Amino acid sequence: MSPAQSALFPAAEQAATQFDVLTLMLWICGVMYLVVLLFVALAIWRGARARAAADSPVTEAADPTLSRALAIWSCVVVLGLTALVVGSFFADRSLAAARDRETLVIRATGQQWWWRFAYRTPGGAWVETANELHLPAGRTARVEVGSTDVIHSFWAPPLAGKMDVIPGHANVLDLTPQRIGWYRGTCGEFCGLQHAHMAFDVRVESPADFDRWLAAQATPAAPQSGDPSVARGQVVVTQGQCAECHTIRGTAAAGKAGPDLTHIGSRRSIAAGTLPMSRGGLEGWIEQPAALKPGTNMPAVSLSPSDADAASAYLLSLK
Ligand code: HEC
Ligand SMILES: [Cu+2]
Repeated sequence: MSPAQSALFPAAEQAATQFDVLTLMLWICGVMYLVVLLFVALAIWRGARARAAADSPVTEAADPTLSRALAIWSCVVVLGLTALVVGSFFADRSLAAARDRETLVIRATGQQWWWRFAYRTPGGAWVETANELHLPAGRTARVEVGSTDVIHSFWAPPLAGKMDVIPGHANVLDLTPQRIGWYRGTCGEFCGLQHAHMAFDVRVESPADFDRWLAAQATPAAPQSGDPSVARGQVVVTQGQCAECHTIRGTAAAGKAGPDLTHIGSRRSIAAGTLPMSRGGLEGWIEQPAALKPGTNMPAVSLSPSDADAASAYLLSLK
């Protein structure tokens, strides 16, 4: 497992707090385990010695050292469990304290098999994107997770533990990332055929970069490419079947069933981490989505090879 998706390399306050509890638990349980092993070894050794001396075997209840050791051991167990209770109590309190520092609201909606992300802009409007979560380092984001179909689980291990994604119920997860970088999140609850292809990229960036990114995402689509096939691609995508399911703000495409494609060309991957972003990848996806992701809710739309190529050029130009 790479550090990009590992809970052992915390990149946010929440994951660091949970990692501390894990470390405490490993130490306490590890030491206790060694003590038990030592105890067993000692008992075997004493038994062997007693037999060798052809003595009557040591009767356990009558052995004063043994009962003293058991009494000490009981105290150690109680102390260890108390340390775990106190440790997790303070971890819980520190996780809950982030609620007062929320400066940003994001809605994450799990759908079979991709993630819809919506950001509330400083102006109060909502901006939608998909499969790529951007977060400002050092600020606390309130992520409201929900589902429109089955139960999923929102899980970006370097940022925080799992949060259940439940239809008809919003769960809230606070994220305060500390380290700038790319991370990978995933669905952590089996949700059907393409559960394994329900990942999302996470970009933690400086607050200034984040503000610029959000402002750019809020703008309508504007193809950025000199490629002559882009104009044809725009017609194919915004006036054909694609527009029934996809929104491209600033065009006639206003479908809601699939991911918002307004700035698809700025994303790192295609179809919830299934393919890296590229023109060939987009074209392959458009022509045969079910070959890449069997069971996907995106149908194959029959397009001529040149229209599929133009559509991919147009989508990639939407930065
Ligand atoms: C019946 C609805 C529907 C139609 C029609 C449709 N799509 Fe999709 N599309 C989806 C769904 C649902 C997904 C998400 C699939 C997944 O990731 O499993 C998707 C995903 C995508 C993605 C990947 C988005 C991302 O965030 O990575 C692209 C690109 C795309 N569609 C382009 C198109 C184009 C171009 C057309 C027309 C040729 C089209 N779609 C037609 C429903 C549709
Ligand atoms: Cu899922």
